[in-house]
Amino acid sequence: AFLINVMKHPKFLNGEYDTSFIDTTPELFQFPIAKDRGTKLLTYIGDVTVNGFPGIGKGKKPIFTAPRIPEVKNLEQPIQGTKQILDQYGPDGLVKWLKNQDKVLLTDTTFRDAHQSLLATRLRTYDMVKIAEPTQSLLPDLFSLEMWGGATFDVSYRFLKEDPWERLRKLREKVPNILFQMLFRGSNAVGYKNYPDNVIEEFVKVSAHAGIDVFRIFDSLNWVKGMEIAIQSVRDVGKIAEAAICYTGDIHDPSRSKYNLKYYLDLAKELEQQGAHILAIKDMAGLLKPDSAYELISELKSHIDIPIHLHTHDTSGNGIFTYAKAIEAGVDVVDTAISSMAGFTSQPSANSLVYALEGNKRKPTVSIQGLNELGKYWEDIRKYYQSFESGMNAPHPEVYEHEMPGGQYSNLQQQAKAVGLIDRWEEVKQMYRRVNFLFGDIVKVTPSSKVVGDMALFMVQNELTEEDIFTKGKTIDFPDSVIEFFQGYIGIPYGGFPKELQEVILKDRKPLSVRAGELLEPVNFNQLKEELFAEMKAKPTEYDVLGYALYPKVFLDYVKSHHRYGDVSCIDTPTFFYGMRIGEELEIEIEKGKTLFVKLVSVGQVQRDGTRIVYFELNGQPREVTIRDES
Ligand code: 3PY
Ligand code: ZN
Repeated sequence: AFLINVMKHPKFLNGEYDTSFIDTTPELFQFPIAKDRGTKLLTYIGDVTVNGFPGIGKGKKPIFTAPRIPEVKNLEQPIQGTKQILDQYGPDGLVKWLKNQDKVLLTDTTFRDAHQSLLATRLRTYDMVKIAEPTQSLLPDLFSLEMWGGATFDVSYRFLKEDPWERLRKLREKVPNILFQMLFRGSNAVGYKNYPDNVIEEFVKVSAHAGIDVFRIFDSLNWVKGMEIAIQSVRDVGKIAEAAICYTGDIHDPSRSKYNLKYYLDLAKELEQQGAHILAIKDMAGLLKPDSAYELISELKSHIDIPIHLHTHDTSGNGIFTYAKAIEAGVDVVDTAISSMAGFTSQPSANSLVYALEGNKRKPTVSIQGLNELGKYWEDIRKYYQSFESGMNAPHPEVYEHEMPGGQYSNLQQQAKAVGLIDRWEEVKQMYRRVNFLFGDIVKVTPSSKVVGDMALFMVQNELTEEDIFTKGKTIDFPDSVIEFFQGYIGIPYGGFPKELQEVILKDRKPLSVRAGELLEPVNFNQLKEELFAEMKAKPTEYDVLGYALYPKVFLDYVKSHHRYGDVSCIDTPTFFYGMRIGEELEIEIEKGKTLFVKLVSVGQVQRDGTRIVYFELNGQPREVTIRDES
C-alpha cells in the first residue's frame, strides 16, 4: 500500500521529490484499513468470551458495581503543584524547595508499584485514566505520582496488549500539576538485562519528553557503575535524577554484617557525588525495621546534603511504624498508596499514615477526605483484578526470612503456577532464601531477584539441594538467567561472585571483565525503524522503536495483536478480562465522540474446523466473527 501511495502521489509523478520526500509527506502513510475497528474489537471480545483471558481462564463474567468516581469541580484549572516548581525553577530549584519543607511529603504509588505488587502489574490504562483528573484535583499536594516504569512497561505490551507510552501521554494530559515519577533499572532500563548505552540515553530522553519528571534509578546489585549512564542522561535532559540505594538484610543484625550502616553511607555519598538530586532508599522487600530506619536516616542526614525519599513495602505489617520513625529522623518524602490499594506487598496506606500523624508537626499537607474518596474508587476497581491477587490476606512477617521484593511476590507466584509448582509455594519461598545465601547474600531486586526466583523454581522442580549443585553441577543445565548472572551480564555483586559456584555454573564460559553495556554495540535506531516499518506496515513512532529495542519479541507480538484486534485499550476492564454475557449490551468509546454499541447475541457450536461463530449486533446491525475454540 505504501508503494502504491508513493507512485500515485502528484509530487512523485512530477518528479518533485528528494530523499526527504518520504519523511515530509505524511499522507503516504495513510492506508485503507484492512478490517474496520468495530470488527477487530468484536474479534477480541469474541475471543475472550470463547477462550477466556490468560491467568483468568474461562468463567462466567461476574457482575460488578459501577466504580464510585469522586465528583470534583474546576478540573480545567488545576491547583499548581510540584510540576510547576520543576518547570519554573529546574531540578536544583525543586531540590531547594524540597529541602525547605518542614512537613513530610508523599509520593503516591497506586498507578505503579501498588498494582505491580498486589495484582501482578495488571492494572489497565483505562482504569487509571478515569481517576486521573480526580486525583490531580484532590491531591495537588503530592510530591509525585509514581505511575510508570518497573514492570509496567513490559506487562502493558505483553499481557494487556496496550501501549505503555499511550498511558504516559494520556495521564500527562489529565495531570498537569504533579510530578510524574518512574522506576528505572539503571543499565537494564525497564528490562531484565543490560542494554547498550545509547538505548539508555534515548529511553531517558524520550520518556522525559513524553512527561516523566523524576527518574528513580537503581542497580539491582547496588553497583554504581550500572547507574552512571542513567544518572547522567537524566541530568542532561533537565529532569530529576533520584538515585537509589537498595536496602537488604538488617543493619542491626550482626549476622548480616555484609550490609552494615557504613556500606549504605558510603553508597549514598558515592551517589551524591555522581550527581543524584535526591537519594532514594529503596526498601523493595520491606525489610527496613523501624529503629533501623531511624538510625539509617539520621546518619544519612548528617553525611549527605540531598533530600531523602523512602520507599518501602508493607509486607510485614510494620510499614507505618517504619515511616513514623523515618519521619522522626527527618526523611523528606515517603511512598504510600491509596488505602484500598495499600498494605501487604504494596506500600503502606497513605490514608492510615495521615490519620496516624494527627498532632505531629510533620503531618503531610494532603487532604484526608481526598484520599478517602479515591479509596472508594480503587476498592471498586480492584475487584476486576481479583484473579491476579496473591491470596495474602494477613501480615507476612516471614518476608524478613525470604526477603522477596513486594513487586516479585505475586509475579513469582504466577510463574510458579505456570510451571505447576503452586502446590509447593511454601518450598519455593524457603528455597528463595537458600538460593540467596548460596549466591553469597546478594541484593535482590529486579532483575537480580528474578535470577534468584528462577533458580529457586529450578531447584524445587528438579529436587536439587545446595550440595547437589556442587556435586552434580557439571551435568546440570542451569536456567539462562542464572548463567548470565554469573557471567556478569547484570553487574557485579558487592564482594564479587562466589568463585567455586561461578565455575560450576559457567563451565567453559568466561565471565565478563567490564560492564556488559560497554561491550554492546550501539543500537542503530534507523535500522530498527526500517525493520519495524516492514512488520507494522505503518511508520513506527520513536516510542514504537524503543519498545522494539527493549523487547523485540514482546513488541512484535503486540503489533500482531494490534493488527488482529485493533486498539483494545478502549474496552472496559470486565469485558477485557471476561468477554460478554449472551444478551449483554455495552458501549465502547473508540475515540472521543465515537461510540460503538455492541450486543452479544449468541455463540455458535464448535464447527468441524474447531471454530465457532460468535454473533453480535454492532450499532444495531448483525455482525459475526469466527473464533477458534482453543479448548
Ligand atoms: C521493579 O524493578 O520493577 C521493582 O519494582 C523493583 O522493586
Ligand atoms: Zn517497590
